[in-house]
Amino acid sequence: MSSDVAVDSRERARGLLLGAAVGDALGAPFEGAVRVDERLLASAENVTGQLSYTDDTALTLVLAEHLAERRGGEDALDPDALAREFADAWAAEPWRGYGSAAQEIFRLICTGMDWRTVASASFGGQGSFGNGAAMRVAPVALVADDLADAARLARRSAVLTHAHADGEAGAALQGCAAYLALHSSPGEPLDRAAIREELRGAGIEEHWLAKLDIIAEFDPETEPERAAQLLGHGVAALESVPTALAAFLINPDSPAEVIRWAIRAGGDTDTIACMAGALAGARNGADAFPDSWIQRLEHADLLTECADRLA
Ligand code: AR6
Ligand code: MG
Repeated sequence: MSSDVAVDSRERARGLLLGAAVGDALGAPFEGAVRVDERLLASAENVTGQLSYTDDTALTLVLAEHLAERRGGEDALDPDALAREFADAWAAEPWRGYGSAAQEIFRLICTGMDWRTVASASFGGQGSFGNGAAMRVAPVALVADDLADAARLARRSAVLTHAHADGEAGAALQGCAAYLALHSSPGEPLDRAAIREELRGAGIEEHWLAKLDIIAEFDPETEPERAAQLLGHGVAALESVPTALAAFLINPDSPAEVIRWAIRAGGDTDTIACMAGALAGARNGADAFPDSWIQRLEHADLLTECADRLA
């Protein structure tokens, strides 16, 4: 560990963004797989050529840029501007793999409609409970004053597209987890019971905390397939955000292992590994990921530069 606090926080900010992106990019080829074979994953890690990211990272970068731009201002986040920036990112690169409802929401925002109307009308007025708000939310941890602020910012960024309570809660949990990871000490064990209580204090709902009770029983030997059976690995926030948190909590000091375990959980592999990678990077810094991953990562320079502005 460096004794220079400024360098340390920069490393962690870089780790949070690069970890999210590299998890997304490594997980993307396995999206939808019920089982991910360890040998197949190892060979995918070693292919030469660029590691390309998906919508998860594209929107994470939009949020990170938004927060960096407004750093030091009166309000960390401008919902109307941010909704437009998300929609513009979709319009510029609609091929990144966006969710079906998300695409329609962004298309309507691009026509000038208000996000409030559009987001709450999706899924017959239920709103989306997908993990799309959680997958992009980790950067809020870099500007939040405390855990409650991380939850508040996460929810404010979520409702622009995810009007269902679980879409919003998933973002709050991931935003809080990123904050706790960022302020944890590498090498020091994470107390899962204490984390549960902190999350409760930050307003995380009871049916989400119940997932923490399942994770409390996991140990480093817990197979990701088993965790996926117990927690889920689907595109719903409630079936993927806790799985990503589990990947981090059972192996918090080995970022590469966190990402491998998250991908091996199967299902929505890019998003689960993106969220888990953000947590592992926030705790351990970007240098803790294999060089070969970061060197091949698409737009690693942009992500690094944005992290430095936020640190
Ligand atoms: N009722 C039924 N199904 C739902 C509901 C609902 N209220 N909400 C979500 N779904 P979406 P996202 C299902 O489109 O959250 C990319 O691949 C439905 O099947 O709001 O941004 C990323 O990598 C819907 O298509 O987008 C992530 O994996 C799906 O959830 C994911 O998409 C996604 O919801 C992020 O998706
Ligand atoms: Mg996905």
